[in-house]
Amino acid sequence: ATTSAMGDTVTDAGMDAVQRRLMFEDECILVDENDHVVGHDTKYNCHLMEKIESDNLLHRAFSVFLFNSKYGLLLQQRSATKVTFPLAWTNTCCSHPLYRESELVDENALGVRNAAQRKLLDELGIPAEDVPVDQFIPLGRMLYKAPSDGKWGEHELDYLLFIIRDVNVHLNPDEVADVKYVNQDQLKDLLRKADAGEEGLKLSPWFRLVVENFLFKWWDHVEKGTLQDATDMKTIHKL
Ligand code: DMA
Ligand code: MN
Repeated sequence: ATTSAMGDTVTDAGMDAVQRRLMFEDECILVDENDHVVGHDTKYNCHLMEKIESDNLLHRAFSVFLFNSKYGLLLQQRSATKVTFPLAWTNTCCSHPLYRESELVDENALGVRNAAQRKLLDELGIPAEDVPVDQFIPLGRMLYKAPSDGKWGEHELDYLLFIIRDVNVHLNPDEVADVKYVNQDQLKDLLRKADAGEEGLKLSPWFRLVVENFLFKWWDHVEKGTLQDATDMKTIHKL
């Protein structure tokens, strides 16, 4: 099949209309492996596995981990209409800073924090005043590649952002099927169930990578109030 400027209309026929619109409206930031901006491209092209491989496309992303004051972590289940990883359970909110001035600011990852605030409202209905940009704590950056179903996948340089706030949530059904707060033991139980294939439970690949490499150690810092000691924004972890 051929891919026109508007995408492959034949094989994309089953794509949800809202998700399809975002595939062309959202202009992602292309970076090199050192996280230097090298250009921009549509969300559509950035998530086509064939394009990722042929043009070595890597884009900037973020993953928010929101904890309430009891140190429960808010998880979301992606909606059934997401193009990549539908119905997978994952961290609070993920998306991409867009190629626009407010989301390109590199100082203290301000652009990424602005994007995180935008998407927490869009996906989970969390008002901006509940998640002030200066409350996000960037913990680190990781680079990973993960195919989804069929022709779609991820190749991202992902900023890992923590925030500890009690928030009001109002789900956007185009994005999110379900949410729940978990403590460390409940998350371990969820991982066990997903590994055993119980209840059709699926986890997103990037959430798994964070869980396996960083999460519980950082969560302990959340509980002890020592999160600042854990941040390392110099290293880019290649996973
Ligand atoms: C993309 O998330 C970002 C990561 C870290 C996987 P997403 O697929 O939920 O993006 P969007 O909400 O913009 O579709
Ligand atoms: Mn992506």
